[in-house]
Amino acid sequence: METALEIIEHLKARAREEKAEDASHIHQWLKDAIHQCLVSVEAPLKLRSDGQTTVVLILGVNGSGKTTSIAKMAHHLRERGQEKIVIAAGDTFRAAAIEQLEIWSERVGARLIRHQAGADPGAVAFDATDYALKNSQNVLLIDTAGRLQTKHNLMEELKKIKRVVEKRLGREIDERLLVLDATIGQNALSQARLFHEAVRLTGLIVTKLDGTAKGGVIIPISKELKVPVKFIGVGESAEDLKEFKSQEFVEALLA
Ligand SMILES: Nc1nc2c(ncn2[C@@H]2O[C@H](COP(=O)(O)OP(=O)(O)O)[C@@H](O)[C@H]2O)c(=O)[nH]1
Ligand SMILES: [Mg+2]
Repeated sequence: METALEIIEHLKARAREEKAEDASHIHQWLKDAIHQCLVSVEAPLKLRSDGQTTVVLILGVNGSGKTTSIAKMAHHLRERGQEKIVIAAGDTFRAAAIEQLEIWSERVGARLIRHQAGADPGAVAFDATDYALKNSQNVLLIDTAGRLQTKHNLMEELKKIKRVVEKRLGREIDERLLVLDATIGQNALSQARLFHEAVRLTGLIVTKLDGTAKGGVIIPISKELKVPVKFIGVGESAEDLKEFKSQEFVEALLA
């Protein structure tokens, strides 16, 4: 609502400025206004250039598309010359979650570090970080659980994973990316606030934009949190990940 009102005010002001006599320019101005909101949050994944492992922590509620996005990112990165990719099976809550990641890792040619179901996710993340450093991996992708019923516990668990990994690294995790399901609408904003408060996000991945959802909620999220959108998910297979381009996004939103 707030964002919509701001955009309307912006359009009114522009109509006055340009002394518009009919509505023929409104569509283009609306595109311009939304593009202006989003161009500042268009930023690619930051890969380290110092030869050290780029470490990426993937966060989000159950079903948002974390595990699939990890597989897609591994595929995307390997295609761009990041040969050595290791994945941490940090969602230890269900055995099926580990198996799902095992299948994906094999498919996309990444090394998986896993423990048994029920294990401490911090320990998995530590082992994966240790492996990545000792074996000069290009990128480490850390999967996590997303049971939001236990909001407090989940956030504490995520903070612990972050602490453990950063201690082993001796520096901050490079990217802390929240995966958001575009089909959940306004809920995405409250989720983003919650995760941002816990781990200070460095980016978003917006999934399921291949369906009817257009993902307009990223406009208020980017205005409020100023967190870049790194990727969008447009399907269920490994190739279905695209870098976020604000211009393309606006065209699709208003098509
Ligand atoms: N259509 C579509 N489905 C997706 C996309 N990303 C993930 N999914 C599906 O959403 C479901 C949940 O994904 P998953 O990665 O297991 O979510 P997680 O619980 O966050 O790890 C799976 O059925 C995925 O295939 C996407 O971009 N488009
Ligand atoms: Mg998962």
